[in-house]
Amino acid sequence: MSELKDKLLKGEYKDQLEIKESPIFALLDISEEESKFLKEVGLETIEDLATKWNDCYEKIAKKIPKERINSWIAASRLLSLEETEKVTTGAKIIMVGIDNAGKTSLSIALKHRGALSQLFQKLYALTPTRGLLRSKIEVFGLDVHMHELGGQSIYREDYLSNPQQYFVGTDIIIFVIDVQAIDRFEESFEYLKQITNVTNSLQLKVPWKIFFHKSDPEYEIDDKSAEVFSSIIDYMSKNCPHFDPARDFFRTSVKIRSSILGAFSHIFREISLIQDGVKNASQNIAEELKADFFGLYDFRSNVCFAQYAKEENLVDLSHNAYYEAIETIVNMREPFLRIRRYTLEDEINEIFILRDLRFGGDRYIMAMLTQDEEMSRNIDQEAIQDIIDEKLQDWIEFRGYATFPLE
Ligand SMILES: Nc1nc2c(ncn2[C@@H]2O[C@H](COP(=O)(O)OP(=O)(O)O)[C@@H](O)[C@H]2O)c(=O)[nH]1
Ligand SMILES: [Mg+2]
Repeated sequence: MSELKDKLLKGEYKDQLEIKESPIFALLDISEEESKFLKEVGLETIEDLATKWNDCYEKIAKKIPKERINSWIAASRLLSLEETEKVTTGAKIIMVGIDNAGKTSLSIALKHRGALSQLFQKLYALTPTRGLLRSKIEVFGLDVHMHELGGQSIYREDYLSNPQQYFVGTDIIIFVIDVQAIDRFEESFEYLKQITNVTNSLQLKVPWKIFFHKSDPEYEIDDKSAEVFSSIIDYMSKNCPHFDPARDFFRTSVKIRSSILGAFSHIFREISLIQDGVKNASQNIAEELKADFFGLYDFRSNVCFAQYAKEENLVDLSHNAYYEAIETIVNMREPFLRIRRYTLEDEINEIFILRDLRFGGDRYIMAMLTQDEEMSRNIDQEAIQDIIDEKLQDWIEFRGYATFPLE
């Protein structure tokens, strides 16, 4: 990590441990006085700053401009990242799985804004991906490079014999399994084992996600399949240190749009270095708006970047309502307001409100669910924009540092 050290530090350092234990003053762009002040609030070393900044951010911000603090935090976090986790100019996601698992369909479905019937027409026409298929999407200003590894066996051998070329520098690997292709489970599982062996032998500490795809609403998973799936999850938690069996698998189907949006949004938030801050900010916004759910969707990618939900079941409700709403407004240029009412458990009325917003020239859609009639009637475009600007602005700026371009 020599270039990184040169860009961020004043002096010469032996190794990462030495860097982490160095005083914050070692950072290139910080004065003695500033670092003294950080020490007073309890941040002494670069590692302190990388891990404990959140506890005293507000206190520091009273004295030092946030852009400066943010750049130090980003620098210290980058210096503390493991070699293999280092951030480049964006994020790289690999989607892998045998042919026909639904990899291409997943990324098409995520971005599709029209009616479901139109989506199905697109998907019927798909042919198997040959070799590597790259696409770039921008999520909240971060470039996310998606690499689909075509799943036919001739290609699989290439990935396994030249793994560095495909897997190094990856932020997340998504393995896609077609839950309906019972006669191909064995082949699929075998392939998964081969790839995890390869990434383990390269010592890549990359987080894995498993998509149990084609979990259509009308499709019933039989006991035998369920057994295979739990053995896959078992295998992953034993063999991949970053795999959390409680959190890192998703049931997805192109017929349930919230399933795909939910899974990818979760993943994108995880990739971002600023997820903790964004999460807290989202909760603050929700409280101010008296909302049970608040979400900020990136209009181009449909990913929900900032999200807070009082109850887990409101997430799917909102994601589905979002897709349903934007189906009809794709070509609208003016800001729009959409309000719908949902009744939950026969008594709770949630009012769904959608608003068009802009940040730094990009278009976002805010969605919220509230039970507050008065709020929903009087909610004002400018007030929403102001609240979101106020709470999220720092994070939007910080995002630029968090991705820290390394030429
Ligand atoms: N029933 C069902 N079919 C799907 C779903 N997702 C994709 N497919 C179909 O699966 C087939 C293979 O999809 P594709 O994305 O090309 O798979 P890939 O080879 O992994 O890229 C296509 O015919 C899709 O229409 C799903 O969620 N449910
Ligand atoms: Mg494909």
